[in-house]
Formats: sequence, C-alpha cells, structure tokens
Amino acid sequence: MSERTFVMIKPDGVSRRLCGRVIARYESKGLRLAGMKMQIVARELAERHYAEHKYKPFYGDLVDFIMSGPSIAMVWEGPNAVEVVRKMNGATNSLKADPGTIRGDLGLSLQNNVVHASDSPETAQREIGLYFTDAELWDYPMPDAAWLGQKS
Ligand code: 3AN
Repeated sequence: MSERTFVMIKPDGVSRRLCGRVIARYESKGLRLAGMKMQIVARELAERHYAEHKYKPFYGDLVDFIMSGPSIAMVWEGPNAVEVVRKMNGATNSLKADPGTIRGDLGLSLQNNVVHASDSPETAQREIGLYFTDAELWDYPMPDAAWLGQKS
C-alpha cells in the first residue's frame, strides 16, 4: 500500500548545493514526489515541528539551525515510504551513518545532517499537515509504476 512521508532538505543541504543529488536518490528509488516547497521556516513552525525535543539540551540549537537558511520541504510517496526513506537517509549522526546512505555519503555532522524524515506514519501525517495543505499535494500517473511494483 502506498504511504506518504515528510522529508526536508535542511539548510546545510541547500547551502551545500546537495538538493539535486538528494532528490535524485528518492526519484531513482521509485518514490513519487507529491509536494515540494522552499522556505525559511518561521520560528513558530520550527517549534511545532520539533515539539517532541522541547526539553532536550539541543532543542534551542536545533530550532535555530532549521531556521538559519532556506530549506526544502517535500512529501514523498510509495510503498513503505516512511521506512524506505529513513533507511536511505541513514543514522541520525552522519559520522555513524553507513556508506550508501544520504547522511553516510554526504555528511559529517550530527546536527547538520542534510535531511530530516518522518519516523512513523503517524509522525508523517502530523508533519505533512504542518507544512502542506491538501491542495499542495499532487497525484499523477507514473508510467513505470508497474515495473516499480506500485499500482500507480
Ligand atoms: P532524526 O532526524 O534522525 O529523526 P531525531 O528526531 O532524534 O533524529 O533528532 C532530530 C534532529 O535533532 C536531528 N536530525 C539532529 O539534527 C538533532 N539532534 C538529535 N540528537 C542530537 C544531539 N544529541 N545533539 C545535537 N543535535 C541532535
């Protein structure tokens, strides 16, 4: 069954000009891009996004970092999209992320770890709702979907 997940290319990924490479990985995997938006995240949105980390020591730095420059919010769709994207992104700490993952190949930092992705379908729903309206998400045919094992 198709699933949607929320993904963000963080300010470090944008400023290091890694957007194309990150997006190409998800596309090549066979996921469908359902929505995309570039912005400097407002403080209120950043705080809502990272509410679960509110009492962690790194919360302030995390919120400041995510607002430090433009980021790209995206919704990717496909079978098991949440788990698939988490695996492709690799471990939170880029220093420990396996080679072959986005963080393992493109990062060296714990905080500046290039991408964010939802950690469960429930989180995905919440995060998609924070960044996108229904009208900003798109459904369209994928001619190669059968080859990729997807219905459409
Ligand atoms: P993930 O992004 O892999 O889901 P989370 O949700 O545990 O990781 O953490 C959210 C973000 O907070 C991470 N992407 C990272 O930028 C930052 N972070 C997590 N743990 C730490 C830490 N111990 N020190 C500094 N920043 C951290």
